[in-house]
Amino acid sequence: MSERSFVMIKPDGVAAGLTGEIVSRIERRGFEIIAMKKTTMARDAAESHYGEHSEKPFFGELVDFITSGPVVMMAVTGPEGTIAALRAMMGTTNPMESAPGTIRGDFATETGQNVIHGSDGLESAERELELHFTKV
Ligand SMILES: Nc1nc2c(ncn2[C@@H]2O[C@H](COP(=O)(O)OP(=O)(O)OP(=O)(O)O)[C@@H](O)[C@H]2O)c(=O)[nH]1
Ligand SMILES: [Mg+2]
Repeated sequence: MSERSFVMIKPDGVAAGLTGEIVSRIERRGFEIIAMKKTTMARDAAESHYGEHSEKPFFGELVDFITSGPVVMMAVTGPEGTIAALRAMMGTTNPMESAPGTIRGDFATETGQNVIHGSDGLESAERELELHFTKV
Protein backbone atom coordinates (compact mmCIF):
# COMPACT_ATOMS: atom_id res chain seq x y z
CA MET A 1 0.00 0.00 0.00
CA SER A 2 1.37 3.39 -0.93
CA GLU A 3 0.40 6.71 0.57
CA ARG A 4 0.63 10.26 -0.72
CA SER A 5 0.98 13.58 1.03
CA PHE A 6 0.84 17.24 0.12
CA VAL A 7 4.04 19.01 1.21
CA MET A 8 4.65 22.73 0.83
CA ILE A 9 7.71 24.88 1.50
CA LYS A 10 6.19 28.07 2.92
CA PRO A 11 7.15 31.62 1.79
CA ASP A 12 9.74 31.98 4.57
CA GLY A 13 11.45 28.73 3.57
CA VAL A 14 11.54 29.68 -0.12
CA ALA A 15 12.83 33.20 0.72
CA ALA A 16 15.56 31.71 2.93
CA GLY A 17 16.81 29.55 0.05
CA LEU A 18 15.84 26.28 1.74
CA THR A 19 14.09 24.69 -1.25
CA GLY A 20 17.05 22.55 -2.31
CA GLU A 21 17.84 21.45 1.24
CA ILE A 22 14.26 20.38 1.94
CA VAL A 23 13.74 18.66 -1.43
CA SER A 24 17.03 16.86 -0.84
CA ARG A 25 16.01 15.63 2.61
CA ILE A 26 12.72 14.27 1.24
CA GLU A 27 14.48 12.50 -1.64
CA ARG A 28 17.35 11.12 0.44
CA ARG A 29 14.85 9.70 2.92
CA GLY A 30 13.58 7.63 0.00
CA PHE A 31 10.27 9.31 -0.74
CA GLU A 32 9.29 10.10 -4.32
CA ILE A 33 8.25 13.57 -5.44
CA ILE A 34 5.68 12.89 -8.16
CA ALA A 35 4.72 16.54 -8.80
CA MET A 36 6.25 19.87 -7.84
CA LYS A 37 5.55 23.51 -8.63
CA LYS A 38 6.51 26.99 -7.45
CA THR A 39 3.56 29.36 -7.21
CA THR A 40 2.05 32.11 -5.08
CA MET A 41 -1.11 30.82 -3.45
CA ALA A 42 -4.33 32.68 -4.24
CA ARG A 43 -6.21 34.02 -1.22
CA ASP A 44 -9.28 31.84 -1.77
CA ALA A 45 -7.09 28.73 -2.08
CA ALA A 46 -5.29 29.69 1.15
CA GLU A 47 -8.59 30.18 2.99
CA SER A 48 -9.73 26.78 1.77
CA HIS A 49 -6.39 25.13 2.55
CA TYR A 50 -6.48 26.36 6.16
CA GLY A 51 -10.29 26.12 6.46
CA GLU A 52 -10.07 24.11 9.69
CA HIS A 53 -8.50 27.20 11.33
CA SER A 54 -11.04 29.76 10.06
CA GLU A 55 -12.36 30.54 13.56
CA LYS A 56 -8.89 30.88 15.12
CA PRO A 57 -7.62 34.34 16.11
CA PHE A 58 -4.51 33.91 13.95
CA PHE A 59 -6.43 32.96 10.77
CA GLY A 60 -6.03 36.34 9.05
CA GLU A 61 -2.34 36.42 9.83
CA LEU A 62 -1.96 32.83 8.62
CA VAL A 63 -3.64 33.55 5.26
CA ASP A 64 -1.67 36.81 4.85
CA PHE A 65 1.57 34.94 5.46
CA ILE A 66 0.95 31.93 3.24
CA THR A 67 -0.03 34.20 0.31
CA SER A 68 2.85 36.66 0.92
CA GLY A 69 5.25 35.13 -1.59
CA PRO A 70 6.04 32.05 -3.62
CA VAL A 71 5.72 28.59 -2.12
CA VAL A 72 6.96 25.25 -3.47
CA MET A 73 4.22 22.59 -3.54
CA MET A 74 4.90 18.88 -3.81
CA ALA A 75 2.98 15.65 -4.07
CA VAL A 76 5.07 13.06 -2.24
CA THR A 77 4.56 9.30 -2.22
CA GLY A 78 5.97 6.42 -0.24
CA PRO A 79 4.88 3.34 1.68
CA GLU A 80 2.09 3.25 4.25
CA GLY A 81 3.02 5.68 7.03
CA THR A 82 4.54 8.26 4.71
CA ILE A 83 2.21 11.08 5.84
CA ALA A 84 3.24 10.63 9.48
CA ALA A 85 6.92 10.13 8.61
CA LEU A 86 6.96 13.41 6.69
CA ARG A 87 5.33 15.18 9.65
CA ALA A 88 8.01 13.72 11.91
CA MET A 89 10.73 15.04 9.57
CA MET A 90 9.13 18.50 9.83
CA GLY A 91 9.00 18.70 13.62
CA THR A 92 6.37 20.19 15.93
CA THR A 93 4.19 23.19 14.99
CA ASN A 94 6.14 25.43 17.39
CA PRO A 95 9.74 25.25 16.10
CA MET A 96 11.14 26.13 19.52
CA GLU A 97 9.93 22.68 20.64
CA SER A 98 11.07 20.85 17.48
CA ALA A 99 13.92 18.39 17.87
CA PRO A 100 17.25 19.19 16.21
CA GLY A 101 17.49 17.29 12.95
CA THR A 102 13.92 18.10 12.02
CA ILE A 103 13.32 20.75 9.37
CA ARG A 104 11.63 23.17 11.77
CA GLY A 105 14.13 22.27 14.52
CA ASP A 106 17.00 23.18 12.21
CA PHE A 107 15.62 26.19 10.33
CA ALA A 108 12.81 27.97 12.25
CA THR A 109 12.07 29.72 15.55
CA GLU A 110 8.53 31.10 15.13
CA THR A 111 5.21 29.22 15.02
CA GLY A 112 3.85 31.68 12.48
CA GLN A 113 6.85 31.19 10.16
CA ASN A 114 7.70 27.52 10.38
CA VAL A 115 9.10 26.86 6.88
CA ILE A 116 7.07 23.81 5.83
CA HIS A 117 3.61 22.29 5.72
CA GLY A 118 2.66 18.62 5.49
CA SER A 119 -0.80 17.03 5.41
CA ASP A 120 -1.86 15.64 8.79
CA GLY A 121 -3.83 12.61 7.57
CA LEU A 122 -5.13 10.61 4.61
CA GLU A 123 -8.23 12.76 4.14
CA SER A 124 -6.45 16.12 4.38
CA ALA A 125 -3.76 14.84 1.99
CA GLU A 126 -6.29 13.97 -0.70
CA ARG A 127 -8.19 17.22 -0.11
CA GLU A 128 -5.02 19.34 -0.34
CA LEU A 129 -3.65 17.49 -3.39
CA GLU A 130 -6.92 18.04 -5.21
CA LEU A 131 -7.05 21.70 -4.15
CA HIS A 132 -3.52 22.56 -5.30
CA PHE A 133 -2.80 20.09 -8.10
CA THR A 134 -6.33 19.26 -9.37
CA LYS A 135 -5.34 15.68 -10.23
CA VAL A 136 -1.95 14.02 -9.72
N1 LIG B 1 0.58 33.23 14.39
C1 LIG B 1 0.19 32.03 14.82
N2 LIG B 1 0.20 31.03 13.92
C2 LIG B 1 -0.18 29.82 14.35
C3 LIG B 1 -0.59 29.54 15.68
N3 LIG B 1 -0.91 28.21 15.76
C4 LIG B 1 -0.71 27.72 14.53
N4 LIG B 1 -0.28 28.68 13.68
C5 LIG B 1 0.05 28.56 12.27
O1 LIG B 1 -0.94 27.82 11.63
C6 LIG B 1 -0.37 26.73 10.95
C7 LIG B 1 -1.37 25.61 10.94
O2 LIG B 1 -1.54 25.14 12.25
P1 LIG B 1 -1.64 23.56 12.52
O3 LIG B 1 -2.32 22.92 11.36
O4 LIG B 1 -2.21 23.40 13.86
O5 LIG B 1 -0.09 23.17 12.58
P2 LIG B 1 0.75 22.21 11.64
O6 LIG B 1 -0.14 21.13 11.12
O7 LIG B 1 1.98 21.83 12.36
O8 LIG B 1 1.17 23.20 10.48
P3 LIG B 1 0.76 23.16 8.94
O9 LIG B 1 1.57 22.06 8.36
O10 LIG B 1 1.10 24.51 8.41
O11 LIG B 1 -0.73 22.85 8.83
C8 LIG B 1 0.92 26.45 11.72
O12 LIG B 1 1.90 25.84 10.92
C9 LIG B 1 1.35 27.83 12.12
O13 LIG B 1 2.12 28.44 11.10
C10 LIG B 1 -0.57 30.61 16.60
O14 LIG B 1 -0.91 30.45 17.77
N5 LIG B 1 -0.16 31.84 16.11
MG1 LIG C 1 -1.84 21.48 9.93
